[in-house]
Amino acid sequence: MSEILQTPQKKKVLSCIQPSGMLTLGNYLGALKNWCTMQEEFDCTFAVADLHAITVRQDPTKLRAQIYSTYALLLALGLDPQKNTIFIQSHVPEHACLSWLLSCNTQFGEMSRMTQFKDKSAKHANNVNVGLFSYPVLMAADILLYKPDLVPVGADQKQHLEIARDIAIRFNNLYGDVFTVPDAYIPKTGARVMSLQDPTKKMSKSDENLNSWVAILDSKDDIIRKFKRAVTDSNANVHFCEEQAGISNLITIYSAVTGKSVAEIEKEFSGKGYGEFKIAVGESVADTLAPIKAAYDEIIKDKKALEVLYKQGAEKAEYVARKTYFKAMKKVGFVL
Ligand code: ATP
Ligand code: LTN
Repeated sequence: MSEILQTPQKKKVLSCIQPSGMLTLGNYLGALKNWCTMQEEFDCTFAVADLHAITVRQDPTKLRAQIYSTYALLLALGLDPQKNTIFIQSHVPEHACLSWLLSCNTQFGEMSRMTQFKDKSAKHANNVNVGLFSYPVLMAADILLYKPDLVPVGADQKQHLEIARDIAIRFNNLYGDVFTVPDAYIPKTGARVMSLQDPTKKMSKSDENLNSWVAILDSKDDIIRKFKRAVTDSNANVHFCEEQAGISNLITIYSAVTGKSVAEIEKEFSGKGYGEFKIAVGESVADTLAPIKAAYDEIIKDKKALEVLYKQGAEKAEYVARKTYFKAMKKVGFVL
């Protein structure tokens, strides 16, 4: 009997990033760097989560520019639009549609426990909108439409991913098998890059203190200046520990960009001052980001070429999303 040779199916990966400002070193080390390595091994879908961005007030002109720029940056990182599906979330209406079905199967109580909602509603006290509250349901829809096995995210998104899993399990139990229950994929180093000005808070592109974050597209001078100004303690001892949150954050960053272990870094800088260490961190970060910035500067010049790619991406994404969405609709009892 002839043997049928079957190529094993690649595992599926899905992740998204918000175009809510300049993407930071935190986004890069916590998420985007992983996307690049994963595209070699997995069947990947990546999106610019523009619907998520309007949970906080956005200026329309700036938002449009940020969506373009975020899409271009994904390409500049080396993500291949032919090999992967790379699209803009709002171009695939099934995200918002599935989000409604899921909302009606999600409890108010479980949403109320989300720490990001608590943080963001405190920060934007004059605009605590319903979208900000139910945002994890839209995120669950983003994920579940594509039936991924793995979702690469930074540590701050772990709670949202757990909710997406809970929603999927509950829906499947109620209506029959529709969704795959995905696993989080959180990097070992760089999963939580902290603010350079307050190392107890995560580095965030929406932080108004511009010295607190490094943008992927910052110039070398700006990057080094921001690291020189990074808040550290007065111990002057390059040592990783809980009490030295500022210097530990810099060690994490240096480790993530150089691949050196914490012990190697402590040895390399033993007896040296913080000043020297901060410059070394700044330079290695700038060297890591420089080729991305150079590629970005080229890609962003050609809006027409970008448009072709994001439209193709949306078509590919919608083909998959529509199937899952209609299956969910049918199971819930809608007439198709
Ligand atoms: P905002 O700062 O506007 O709240 P954000 O940067 O937290 O936005 P996204 O742009 O959607 O949110 O994040 C994209 C990815 O980057 C997510 O996987 C998130 O976990 C990761 N990420 C964001 N900030 C950090 C950080 N400081 N350290 C590590 N990973 C991060
Ligand atoms: N909520 C995420 C961005 C995001 C996402 C997703 C991540 C939106 N949809 C789906 C992974 C999968 C954030 O704010 N970092």
